Amino acid sequence: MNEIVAPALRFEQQALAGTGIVKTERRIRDLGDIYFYRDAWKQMPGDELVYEVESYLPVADGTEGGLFLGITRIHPGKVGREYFMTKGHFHKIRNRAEIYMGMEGEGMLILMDEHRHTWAEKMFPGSLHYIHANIAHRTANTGNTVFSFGAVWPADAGHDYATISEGGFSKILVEQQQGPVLIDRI
Ligand code: S6P
Ligand code: ZN
Repeated sequence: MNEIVAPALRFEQQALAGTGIVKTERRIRDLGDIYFYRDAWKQMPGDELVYEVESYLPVADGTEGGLFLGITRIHPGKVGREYFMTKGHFHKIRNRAEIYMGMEGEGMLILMDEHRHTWAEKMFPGSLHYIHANIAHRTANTGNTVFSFGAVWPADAGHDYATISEGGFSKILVEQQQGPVLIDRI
């Protein structure tokens, strides 16, 4: 019997290929509650693609001890002065950490603790990021090309989007002459 088998999945041109990949797309119309510049958002075509995620979920959602893997690709663009970005979330089980790995393009990992203190880390091909437990996380594309990164997170972490959808992050990442800057959201 041959005990050497093919892998379940592989990276193909920065995307995940193989069986059991779940794909999610987020378009402008899905993201009305996260961008600061609402008037600019209203004027954009609703079907413009902002980001897509391919996830490999080899165990059932909620499995203690299991791991999930995802590739997120954020397209270049801005809503007003704010860069295209993900919804952002806390994990539903707050004490679940996550690892991000920059793959292509340039971006920013925006982090916020439960006291609403917000900061950010630059992301680029090869950058590695440990997102501690109890930290909300969101990513933004700060370049002119597709920005992609890999993520690995516990299968029982879950996602709490409501807290961010209602209160946002305390700072927004905007383009200024010198590049991306985090400013207070007033
Ligand atoms: C999951 C992980 C990522 C995000 C993805 C999209 O825990 O953090 O795979 O799901 O980057 O972001 P969001 O905030 O729309 O889920
Ligand atoms: Zn997460």
